[in-house]
Amino acid sequence: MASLSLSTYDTLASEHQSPVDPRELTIGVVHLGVGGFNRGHQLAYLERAAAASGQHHFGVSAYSERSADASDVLSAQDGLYSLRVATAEHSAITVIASLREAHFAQRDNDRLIEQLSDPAVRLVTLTVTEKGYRHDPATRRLRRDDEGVLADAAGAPPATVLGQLVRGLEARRRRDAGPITIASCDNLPANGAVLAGLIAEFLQLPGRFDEGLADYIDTQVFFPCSMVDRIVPAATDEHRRLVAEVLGVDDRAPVLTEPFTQWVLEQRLGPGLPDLAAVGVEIVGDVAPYETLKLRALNGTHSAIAYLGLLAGYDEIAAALANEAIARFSRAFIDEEVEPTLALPAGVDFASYRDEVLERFANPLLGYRTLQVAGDGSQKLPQRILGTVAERLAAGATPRRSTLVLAAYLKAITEGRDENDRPFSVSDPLAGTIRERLAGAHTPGERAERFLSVRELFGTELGDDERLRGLLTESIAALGSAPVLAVLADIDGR
Ligand code: CS2
Repeated sequence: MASLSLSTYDTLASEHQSPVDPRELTIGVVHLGVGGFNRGHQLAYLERAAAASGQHHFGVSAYSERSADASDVLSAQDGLYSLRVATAEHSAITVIASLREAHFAQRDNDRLIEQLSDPAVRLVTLTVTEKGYRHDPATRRLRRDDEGVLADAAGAPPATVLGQLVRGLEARRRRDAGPITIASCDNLPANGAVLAGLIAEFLQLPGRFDEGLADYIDTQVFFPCSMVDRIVPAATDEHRRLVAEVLGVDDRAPVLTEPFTQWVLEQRLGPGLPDLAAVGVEIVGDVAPYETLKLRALNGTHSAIAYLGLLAGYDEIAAALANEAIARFSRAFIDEEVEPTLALPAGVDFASYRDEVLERFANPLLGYRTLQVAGDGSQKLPQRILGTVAERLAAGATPRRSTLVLAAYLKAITEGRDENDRPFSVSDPLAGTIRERLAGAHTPGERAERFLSVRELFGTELGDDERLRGLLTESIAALGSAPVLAVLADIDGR
């Protein structure tokens, strides 16, 4: 079967073609982090904006950060890929035109710097995952001992996102290419402000930077915060086979997602951007209420279902949520522990939001795997669970469910087996540190104390909190002496 590319694009049925001809798009946007989420979310919005406005100068050049695999596959397809939006009742497949170039950042460094400094490029978006920021998850400050960051500051061809942005902005200033907007689209609270702060810290490292670069960044570079939401599971062979059958061409980088999509962007934008508001992007003064709601109620619950489901032997989120005990726990977690910490955005009805989140998670077509959500927990849990824990403790409450999720994360990381004794391996940058710290700790109390000593995760305040230590001890003891579902029944029976 022929591969999807510009040479086979015209063989597609019109219903599967983009509303925008990919051959008419020129580069106006650079994206860092080639992944399924970006291709199912921002690129779909940018395509809709191009179709609505007739402007064709917001094509995207995307750069993968960790390997050349994804970008090589997309390059071979001239940047084309299919987007399947599916529910149990309906499924539609269209080929997305926005992505015009795909590169591996470390291999195509010169092209990246050249495009970041191109006056025609006015927007940079990032989905480099939480760990791409090279920061300490607890403090959100730059890890100043990070070898990659130090090498980039010293003048090496930039291999880190921060180094690539700084060197690109340095070249942009030299070319007098004008202002630019850099929008982080990662699941981090105050992501734009965090990124701006990390770049300012980067410029304080020992290294060589143009005189006036910091001032250029302060006055000509805009770092809006943003909240992005769409469930985009990793693609499977089965999904790829279905797409080939429908399109009649082989797409080696298909994207599957849900109908729901949301992008809330802070009104801190430079000039010359596409009209994103015209295609449903919410431009607001303060993104924080939207971020906190989404990170704690949606992502926090996603992580809860992932770790509890993984330990109970469920491969998929939807299957785990179909279990009554996990469903009851998830709902109570949101209602009793998350909701009291929220200042809802205007017009949001909490019960409707919660019901919609659980309904989205239950979509059987997505096949979102518990192991995918469980990955990188040390980078995710601070904003998804620990914020809730800290605020509930400060309010004198007892966040048992949040603490049980932390204990389930610990068990998944340190034991790597479900209750049917099936092995699994959760990928996490701090997994080694946590396992080392827990070595020799046998009692629940010892394990709780060692776990809390991982300051990169808990920070100092929570790490020293006696009540949290007591709750963690209880949760670790419970998960060590009974099956997960029995522990959930007990916690709900309290
Ligand atoms: C998920 C997120 O894998 C995960 O950690 O919780 O990718 C989630 O699907 C998105 O944030 C939804 O917007």
